[in-house]
Amino acid sequence: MNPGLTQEQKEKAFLVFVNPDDADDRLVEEELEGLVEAAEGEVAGWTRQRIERPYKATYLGKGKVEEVTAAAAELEADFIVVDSELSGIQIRNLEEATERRVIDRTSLILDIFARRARTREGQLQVEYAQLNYRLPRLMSVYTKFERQRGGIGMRGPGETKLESDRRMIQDRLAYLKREIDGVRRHREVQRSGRARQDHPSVSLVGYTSAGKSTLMNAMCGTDLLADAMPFATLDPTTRQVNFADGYSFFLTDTVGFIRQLPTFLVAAFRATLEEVKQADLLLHIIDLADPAWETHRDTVLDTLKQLDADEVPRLTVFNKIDQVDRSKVTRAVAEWAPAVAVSALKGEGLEELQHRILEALRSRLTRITALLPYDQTGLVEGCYRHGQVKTLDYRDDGIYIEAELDAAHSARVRPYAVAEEE
Ligand SMILES: Nc1nc2c(ncn2[C@@H]2O[C@H](COP(=O)(O)OP(=O)(O)OP(=O)(O)O)[C@@H](O)[C@H]2O)c(=O)[nH]1
Ligand SMILES: [Mg+2]
Repeated sequence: MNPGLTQEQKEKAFLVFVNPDDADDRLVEEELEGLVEAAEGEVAGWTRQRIERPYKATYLGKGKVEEVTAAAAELEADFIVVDSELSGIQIRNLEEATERRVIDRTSLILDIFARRARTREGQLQVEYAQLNYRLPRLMSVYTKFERQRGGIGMRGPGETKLESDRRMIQDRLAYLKREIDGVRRHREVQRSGRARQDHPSVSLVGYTSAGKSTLMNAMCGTDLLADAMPFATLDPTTRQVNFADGYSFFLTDTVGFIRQLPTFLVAAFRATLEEVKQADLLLHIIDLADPAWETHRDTVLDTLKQLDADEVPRLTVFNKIDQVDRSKVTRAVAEWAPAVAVSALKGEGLEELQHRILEALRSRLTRITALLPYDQTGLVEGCYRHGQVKTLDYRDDGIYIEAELDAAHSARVRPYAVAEEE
């Protein structure tokens, strides 16, 4: 997807990789390049330093800073991205040394989020996260300045500016927090509205670009943006999925996860991700065609833990099987049960997936036998929508029904419960 910037307009990035393990090199390189592209930048060049213990002042070693400075100048890079988290001091020192804008991985991700957020809730959350991230960095930049000026007669504009900047940011954060809380309350109402119809909810989770939105489109006929770039989806979408027999559930597409997604950023999206925590079932979408799928899977499982969602029942969905050997698919499915293999793009395996979703949701149903009076035919209909009808018999004394029902509907039917017939 080219958002319309010509090659000359795109800012050029010089990348610095710092991963300690060379086994991760390819994954790390491809991922950061993808992030730069998603921020509408272009990669001019890169270097790497395997850092055990980052330098406090510049993160990178002295020789590396000189190398980066020379290379970035030579390649006419507009900015430098360090694939890690930097302190305010480190950013300032690196900017002074290289005479270029320096950003870290988190700021890059925040930038993409800011570009992609479409809903008001998403925009508020991103701004809140950005300011929260900047506040301590802004202050540490001023700290040295303050110390230099410290002492009698040295109270000057530097400190005043810090104070006012800090106050402005804090006011804005407080305002954003209030707004987010407001939107969140509204969401709660919407969610409980859905809960009142008491259909189960299923959430799509997974690493960014795993194919969550493509799968949602295939299952619900939606037209959500699906794109190879990271973080195509930021705002959640929910649709009702109906099965032929009338049973239905709500399916929600969510923001993708990524390695080193800072905890505070995950926390910023908590409201959105509440959907995930409250779901009856999670579909964990894995891009089996990605050589790093196992690492990505672990990242997703860790993130779910951070969200307190690791206890929610989960069905693993291996996607993009159109690009993978049959034997690899068979092995993965066997090893990660309960699992299903699909190609969201080609529409392969979707019937099996729906069947397995139903099975997973219905494993939570309870069996009930009842004799319903003829003035309660509405309850019969409900038995189809909220579960599975095993036996139905119209008799003189009422409608005899054996069914497996979800908790809400079985509560309605229970007053008419009778013993099951042999
Ligand atoms: N070959 C193949 N490509 C697929 C399949 N499913 C999705 N894709 C492609 O993978 C890319 C990412 O798909 P998305 O649906 O945007 O992935 P996502 O998980 O929603 O990603 P984010 O919203 O960015 O987290 C797109 O280019 C899709 O066309 C599949 O089954 N086979
Ligand atoms: Mg998506």
